[in-house]
Amino acid sequence: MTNMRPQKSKLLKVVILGDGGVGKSALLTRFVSNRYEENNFHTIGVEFMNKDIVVEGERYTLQIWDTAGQERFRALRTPFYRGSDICLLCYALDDRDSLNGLDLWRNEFLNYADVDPEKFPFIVVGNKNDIPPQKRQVSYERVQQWCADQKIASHIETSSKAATNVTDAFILGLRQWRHMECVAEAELRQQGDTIDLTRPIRLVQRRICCTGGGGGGGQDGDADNDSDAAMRSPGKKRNAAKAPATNYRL
Ligand SMILES: Nc1nc2c(ncn2[C@@H]2O[C@H](COP(=O)(O)OP(=O)(O)OP(=O)(O)O)[C@@H](O)[C@H]2O)c(=O)[nH]1
Ligand SMILES: [Mg+2]
Repeated sequence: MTNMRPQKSKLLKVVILGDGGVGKSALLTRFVSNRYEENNFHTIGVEFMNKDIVVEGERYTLQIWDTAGQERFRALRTPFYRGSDICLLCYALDDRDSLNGLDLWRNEFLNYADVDPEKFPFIVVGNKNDIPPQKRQVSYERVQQWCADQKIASHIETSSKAATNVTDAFILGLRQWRHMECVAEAELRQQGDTIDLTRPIRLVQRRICCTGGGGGGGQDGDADNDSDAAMRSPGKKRNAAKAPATNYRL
């Protein structure tokens, strides 16, 4: 009998941010249902959808949170930033103000998600690249410069209408997340903070617990929980030494 256990899917939380009308909901609908609607209503608060995806043989479930871009919904969306693994910062190619707004979106996210900006996978997405050239207000070079200034390595132009690069934008996010995870793992290994299961276990006397190990959720397990959380979400703040450079182009 072959040992063919179904591979477990990894759940990642993705949040999509950007000004009202740049096409965040259209991007999500295209990615999840392969549909496009010309007359979308503004999103109120947040909505989420799940999408299963296989990248390089690994299974992922992306839990994608589509947020309201209008300023009046700020208080409704910000509580949902915490726990994010990937953030898509969106602007529209026919709206230069929406690119100028990315500073504010990035700062708002960093403020409420409480992640380390140097280690968090941000992807900059320029939507509506189906528009005619005369309507374009944002040059590729200008965005590249903004990304370089913010040390964001991933930028992609998409069209939800024409179904261009939409899946690629999410895959880019996943790849960036994986890269950050590798960096975080290497960093933990360097600190000798990981447990090597191939080595004999030395039992240390700890507070007695019915699960036997004492590390299954009691207060003693806090250090382990911290490193575990950091492994799951590499951008989350840790008391770690500075990581190697993560400015990485896919
Ligand atoms: N040409 C073009 N228009 C698009 C595209 N995606 C969205 N739109 C248009 O932009 C409008 C707004 O898109 P939405 O997806 O609702 O924008 P949003 O970012 O979710 O807006 P809020 O929910 O208010 O934050 C849509 O009704 C479409 O008319 C695209 O790829 N190309
Ligand atoms: Mg919307």
